[in-house]
Amino acid sequence: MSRIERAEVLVTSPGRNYVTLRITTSDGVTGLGDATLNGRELSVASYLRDHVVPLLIGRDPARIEDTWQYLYRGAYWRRGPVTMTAISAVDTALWDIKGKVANLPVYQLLGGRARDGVLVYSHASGADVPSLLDDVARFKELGYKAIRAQAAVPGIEGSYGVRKGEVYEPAATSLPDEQLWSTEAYLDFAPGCLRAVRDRFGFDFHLLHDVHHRLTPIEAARFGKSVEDCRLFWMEDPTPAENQEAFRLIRRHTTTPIAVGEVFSSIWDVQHLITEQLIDYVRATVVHAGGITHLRRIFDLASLYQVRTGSHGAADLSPITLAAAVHLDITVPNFGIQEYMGFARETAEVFHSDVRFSDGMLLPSEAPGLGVEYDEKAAAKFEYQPRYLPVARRLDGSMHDW
Ligand code: CS2
Ligand code: MG
Repeated sequence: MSRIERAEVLVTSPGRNYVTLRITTSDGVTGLGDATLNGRELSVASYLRDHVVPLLIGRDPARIEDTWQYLYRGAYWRRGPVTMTAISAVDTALWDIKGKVANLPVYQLLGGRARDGVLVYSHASGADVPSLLDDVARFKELGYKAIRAQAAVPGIEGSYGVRKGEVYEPAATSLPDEQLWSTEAYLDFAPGCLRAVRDRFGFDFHLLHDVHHRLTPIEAARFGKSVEDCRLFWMEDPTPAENQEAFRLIRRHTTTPIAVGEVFSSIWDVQHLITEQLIDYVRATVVHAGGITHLRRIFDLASLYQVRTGSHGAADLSPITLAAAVHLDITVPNFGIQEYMGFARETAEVFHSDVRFSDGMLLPSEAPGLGVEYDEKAAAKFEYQPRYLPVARRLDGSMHDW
């Protein structure tokens, strides 16, 4: 019987930091899993190296569910982003191996296509409204049918979501960048900015917006109400979600759809949001919410309550996560949309993936497994760089949610 012979933790920084788990079986089959947790990368690398790899050696690689349960229940200390990212990496690598052994792309193992392609949205942004409009025009020209729009709030240095280089990258400094936040300035500016996008381009594409956990429930309710005429596909993370009940208040006031979940690590983080129908889209991902095995469970629960999927897909989730997400997205009945930001050029030198963009959609690889290869020689050129996400302070100097 095939056994897990080796499991290696690979850290590289092609454009940004990525942590990868590579599992090799006694038959010489390899599988890849993403283990990247932005700004806390080495904690997952250590969790895997020091506490998980010794448990994997000698196990049957085919027993994915059993290995998942072993790592989740066996740790005793459950959940949390570090633990769940580590479990995700193992789970994703084992699905990759299962696909290669079966000689089938992973989406075939998950039940096959439930749709022709995976609708994606990308990020338009600008330092002001006119440059945001130019950026939206560019994404429309590239064929995107769904576009997220963010612009710098006047007077607020370092507003969330505004791209500086080729790819949006918030974790750019060796210590956290200190950014400003003013709820008043944001609420005065953002609705008009989204309206300007609709005024210029009309309604024949989906428009999205990320609030990035910045508002209280009643402020979020006001924001949602004030942009109803823009017919957003969703407003994302309107308020922090530790208190799931908070979303009931937002819901009472607005029909703007709500998306939440990029920071969630398990089904328990989203249980009430789903079963009480307090959200419309769940944004949990393969890499941070327990791999394909656990994310599918979350999506199935969501489907019972007409909540659709909308997985996180920022550039700090590696091309392995994107490939795994597309395999899963194409099979789930309650798929909504997939975030797709693209990657820095150097990233593609290390991760060779044939996920394809065509006509506003992503298409999965037809290669056995996930269809991603890791180029170790290229990876060696890009040494790990300590990088932190920014923090946010209100105008009076007190801390706010970034
Ligand atoms: C985000 C991310 O993609 C999104 O919607 O909110 O850009 C998020 O800030 C980063 O992934 C954090 O690492
Ligand atoms: Mg977000």
